[in-house]
Amino acid sequence: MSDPSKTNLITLTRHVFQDQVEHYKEASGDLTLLLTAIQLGCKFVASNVRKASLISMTGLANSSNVQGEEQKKLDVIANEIFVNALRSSNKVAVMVSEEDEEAIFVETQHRGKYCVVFDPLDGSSNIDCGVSIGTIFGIYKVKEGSTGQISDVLRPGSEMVAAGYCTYGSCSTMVMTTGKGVNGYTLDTEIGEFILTHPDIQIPSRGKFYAVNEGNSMYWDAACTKYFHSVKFPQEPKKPYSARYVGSMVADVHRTMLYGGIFCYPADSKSKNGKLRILYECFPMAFLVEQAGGRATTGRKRMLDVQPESIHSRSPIFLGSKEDVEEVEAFYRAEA
Ligand code: AHM
Ligand code: MG
Repeated sequence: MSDPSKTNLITLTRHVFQDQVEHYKEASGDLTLLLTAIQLGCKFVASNVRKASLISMTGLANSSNVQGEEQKKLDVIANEIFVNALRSSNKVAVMVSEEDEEAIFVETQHRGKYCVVFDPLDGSSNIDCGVSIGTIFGIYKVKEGSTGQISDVLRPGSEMVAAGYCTYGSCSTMVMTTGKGVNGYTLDTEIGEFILTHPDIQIPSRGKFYAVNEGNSMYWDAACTKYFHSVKFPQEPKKPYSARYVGSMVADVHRTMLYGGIFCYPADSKSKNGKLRILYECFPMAFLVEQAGGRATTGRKRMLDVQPESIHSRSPIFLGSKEDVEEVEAFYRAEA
């Protein structure tokens, strides 16, 4: 008899729809449709990322196309792909993209009840050399009575209804939460569907890896300096941690989700609020990590409780295995 698991694939859409029906009796299917638009964006970007590597390797990047137009940068193309996919879904009222200075308000006739904050192509320093990059997104529902204003996105991350990221590396994996755990789906490029490959991801409660840009260590504060010293020079019987740092948040967080450990982008004397953006980098990742049993903090406060002041505000962040992040928090308490 044939193996039914090979002919009964659980696609992302099927899985999310089932989950919505089970958990939310009044679910309209709108979130599932919105996630379909995001999936389309990710598939389209994945395909462009694969082609771009080829083009740049053959020296065609930065050249003009046949109409004499400049080749668009991959991050600009990715942004256009998501803005178009989201706008035409008719499920979105407000969008915030890392690539756009201002929030985008969808025309009234196409407005839906969700707001999407996203970084269309994160890991810009890795784009041109074929190292893993990714898309990050978070979703809010507009507030009761609102048709979509800036206040619908300037909210703590704890109010997000869904979040996720998609990796563009040796394979494309979408990792997502709608607030009931975290699941990972890998893109089968032959059939063009994200297939459930990582059900119910749980971050190990302690890891063996730390990820941080050590090149900034001369700018760190005392808590940070002491914490990283403690992972490299632990007291017996603990063993030192291994360093892992891709420099693409999606890749570094994905490894942390699967293997455990800690990912950090601290504030320092050069970047007083760190580097990463609260709305579309820190919040979605913090939501995912907490849903997988881990922790995410600014050092002094739960990441998801932060109130962003503006759409591109930044924050320091430490996330990953619960026990590892608790240690960072203890160092910050000690330096208070
Ligand atoms: P980007 O949005 O310009 O790509 O910057 C965000 C990226 C993250 O993916 C990554 O964690 C971080 O910047 C790396 O920064 P650094 O090169 O300072 O270590
Ligand atoms: Mg980014």
